Formats: sequence, C-alpha cells, structure tokens
Amino acid sequence: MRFTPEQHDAWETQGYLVLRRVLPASALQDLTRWVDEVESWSLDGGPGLHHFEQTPAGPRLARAEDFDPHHEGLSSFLRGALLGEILAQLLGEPAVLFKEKINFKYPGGGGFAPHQDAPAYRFIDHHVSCMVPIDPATIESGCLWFSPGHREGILPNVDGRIAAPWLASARWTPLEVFPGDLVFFDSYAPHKSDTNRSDAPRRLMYLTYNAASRGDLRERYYADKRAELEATGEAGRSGHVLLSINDDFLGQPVPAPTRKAAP
Ligand SMILES: O=C(O)CCC(=O)C(=O)O
Repeated sequence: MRFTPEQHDAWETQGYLVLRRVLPASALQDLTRWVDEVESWSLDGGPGLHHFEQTPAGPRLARAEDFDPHHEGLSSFLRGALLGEILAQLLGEPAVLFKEKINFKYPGGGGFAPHQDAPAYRFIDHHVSCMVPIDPATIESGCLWFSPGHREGILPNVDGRIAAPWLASARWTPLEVFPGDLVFFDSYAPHKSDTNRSDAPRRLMYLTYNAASRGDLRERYYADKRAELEATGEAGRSGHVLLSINDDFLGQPVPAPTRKAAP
C-alpha cells in the first residue's frame, strides 16, 4: 500500500494518519475473538500484564498488555506484512515491535489526561503507534483527541501529564474511529481522551514500533515496566490507577479486597 500525497502530507503536518476501512471483516472477526481470549486471561491468571479500574458497575479490566509472546494469532497480525509495509513507509525503514496493549474502557471507564507517549517509552527516543479499533470509538465512548502538528520534543509535563501553560493554547481535534480503520501516530503527538459515557465497551488495541536499526527493545521495555510498577504499586502520585510510566490514566483504583473483575 503506497500513500497518496494527501496521506503523506497528513502524516507530516499532523503527526497522525487515519486509514479508513482497511481491515476486512474476516480480520475483524479474528481480532475480536483474540481480544476476548486475552481478556479471559485476566480472569483466570493467564499470561500477560493486566490492569483493573473501578467503574460504576464495579471492577473492570482497563488494560491488557505483553500478550505478543503468548498469542499466535495476535502475534501474526502485529508482526504481519500489512502493518509492516505501512510502518516501513512512516519510519523510513523496517519496523520492530516495541510494545502492545489493549485499552478496554468499559462504560464509566477512565479517560487519559493530555500527554505524549514518548516520555513513557524509554530506551529510544522515537516510536510510531498503530491504533486498531475493536469497537467504535466516538466522542461519547471516549475516543482520542489529538492536538495536531507537534512532532518533536517532549513538552513540559508533570509525571507525563502535559503541564498547564502549553495546554492553555492547545487546539484539540476528536478522532472518531470504527472497526476496520487504522490510525498511525507519532510518539510526540499530544493526545487525550474522556471517560466512556456510552453503555458499551470501547476497546482499542495499540501496537507500538520503532525503527529496526535502533534495536529490538521489547523485552527490555517490559522488564523495566514490570519492575517499576512493582516498586510503585497500583496507584500513581495522582491517586489514579498507574498503567504506565506516565501517570496519565484517570481511572479509579479498585478498592483493596476486590481485585478481579467480571467482564
Ligand atoms: O485509549 C485511550 O482512551 C487513550 C489511550 C492513551 O492515550 C494511552 O494509552 O496512552
């Protein structure tokens, strides 16, 4: 797949690129089934890293990650030719997987404060992520909002949340997406999202890559992240659930005795 001049221009000027209706229905069926399988691991002690949040309906899975080594189907999609060819055009060389996650955002599930991903992605300074919608992400269900045009440098921030002076003049554009679409975005692109105010889950998978010439850092990333979360605990300094090195998630911690959620 070659980009049109307009697509190339959108990537260069906005820091993100939206490709509509790229995935066929058969791929979407597979992805949805595989995401359900990963979610089931969070309930039965299966592999991967799982984070829960308290919602109005009780504890729910907020994020699952580190599933690539444990799921053949997902791994073949993450590392397959379709994404590989697009990423190679965006990075100017072959891409290697850096991390993978699914944000579930059940009804009432928390949004994310304005942030860039770059401060959370250690060991290398530039990444490109691909967002793969499993459900519709609308303004009501908590889609992403981007502030287009910022593609270089880490903005002043507090534990990963962009600081007030920059936010005062920021412009935000909502990006509603639907199953079949793909969104690629730069790790410096500022973004945020709201609480899911709909009555259905809003699952988005995020696959993050770096240029292959910079090395395969995935295992190192997860070893470092697991160690940091173990040392810090489940809540960040903001008091919200800590999903990341960035303390940007706005979900509420699950009260102590209950840890596991019904889907
Ligand atoms: O899924 C969302 O609502 C936003 C996710 C996000 O910005 C992140 O995981 O860094």
